[in-house]
Amino acid sequence: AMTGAAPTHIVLGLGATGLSVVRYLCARGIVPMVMDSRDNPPGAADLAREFPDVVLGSGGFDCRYLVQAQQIIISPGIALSTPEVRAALDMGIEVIGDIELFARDLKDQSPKTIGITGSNGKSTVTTLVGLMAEADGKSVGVGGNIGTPALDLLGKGHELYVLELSSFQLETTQSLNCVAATCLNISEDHMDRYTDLVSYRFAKMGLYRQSHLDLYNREDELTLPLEPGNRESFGLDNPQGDDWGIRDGMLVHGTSEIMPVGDVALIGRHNVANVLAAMALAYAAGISKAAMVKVAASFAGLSHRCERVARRNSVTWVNDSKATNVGATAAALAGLEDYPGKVILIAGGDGKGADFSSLQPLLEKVATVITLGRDGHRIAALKEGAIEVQDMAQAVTRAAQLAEAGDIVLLSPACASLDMYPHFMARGDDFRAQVEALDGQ
Ligand code: UMA
Ligand code: ADP
Repeated sequence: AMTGAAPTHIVLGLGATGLSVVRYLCARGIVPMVMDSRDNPPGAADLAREFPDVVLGSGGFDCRYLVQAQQIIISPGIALSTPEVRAALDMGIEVIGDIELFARDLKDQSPKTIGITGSNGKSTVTTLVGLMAEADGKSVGVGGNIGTPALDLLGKGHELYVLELSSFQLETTQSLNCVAATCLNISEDHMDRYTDLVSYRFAKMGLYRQSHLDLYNREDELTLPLEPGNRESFGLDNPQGDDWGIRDGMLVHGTSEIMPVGDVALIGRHNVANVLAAMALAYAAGISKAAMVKVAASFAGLSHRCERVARRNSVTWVNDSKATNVGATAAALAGLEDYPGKVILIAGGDGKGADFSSLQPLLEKVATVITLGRDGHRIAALKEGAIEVQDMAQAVTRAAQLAEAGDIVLLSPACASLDMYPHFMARGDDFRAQVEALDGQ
């Protein structure tokens, strides 16, 4: 129970973000109170060990303290529309996110941050830019939605920060002072948190207001900045002016040629777009073209993103567990359009309120769809002969029975994993383990 004065700062949510906020505040002499709606928040043990003085209220949000606070720092997993949060907002209490704290910490310095948002490709581009900075000899901190909370990057003397930013994080961020920022693409996601695509897009577009250079995707009009500003574009076609694109088989920046498209190590057209976006951002941060080319020619991709995990009996098994929305699965299937063998797709999970119907035309190329998870049946309904199974072991066993030499089995769920797994990595690891287990049968 609380004793003494009500806390001035309240941290909402005790996951990775909440812990990083507590660490940040405590290091500055502010002892916050923490609340989490879960009965056993994941950070509880760490909090008790590292910060025994910090009070944790779990199993709900206590309005009595919320309405007396000076500032509430909310985690991205909690919606601003949560009634207790609304009540505090209505009383004029400031509600910000961890990225806003990060931004305010750097506010008196020259811009050092590169911001990356979009529906898909964020982690790939964030990683590419981080590697390019390193290849150029810069001390760089890479974090945000990709995993390491942004606040944990501070105080290490980095000259550059590369942040992956989710729409949830951007809803509570106003003061980032980015060297350059991009919204890579917009397709439907998180429809359990937004009323429509317009409000989801609006959250992402807020990033451009906080950047000196707005980099947009000229092949996706939804990424075009809504307000005037300094802007550049990337795309797979021949670019105008100083934009980034492709001409005569070469990646180009305006009139200058950078490298042959064929030398890009990543596979798939969407990844060539990702590389161009990364180069444009890196260039804005003063990273040399030599460093960009070196990384683009060697980085073969992150795990769980269209990653080939096995080849047995001439069947290729691909783990695309990170495809947690329709757009990502569509990109994976589009990349297999000219594939000579059969494609067997394993999909389904927590659909987050998505409309799956746009997948239907792409499923024509798929020989068999195997579905699992809470919303699997909604994907199964789009494809004749679809097979519904209970778990990954069954999915992999059925796929192995159906696949013949030259075929490909693709796990690309178009859904979050949270109905069955702690996160998408666990789902991808399970897929790989079940494929490996086939050898024992
Ligand atoms: N939750 C509650 N009650 C609470 C607080 C959280 O039920 O009081 C639930 C949320 O609904 C959510 C889960 O707990 O399902 C985690 O929420 P969180 O805000 O505690 O998450 P963190 O552990 O702080 O991780 C967050 C990002 N997670 C989310 O935005 C849901 C991580 O992105 C990010 O890596 C981390 O901060 C560091 O910045 C993950 C993610 O899934 C990978 N992001 C979404 C996505 O990419 O699609 C946006
Ligand atoms: P994010 O961090 O935005 O989720 P990732 O780089 O982790 O992005 O990729 C997530 C999923 O989206 C993977 O399935 C990947 O193959 C797919 N993907 C990556 N880049 C793009 C893109 N530019 N357009 C569409 N899908 C993409």
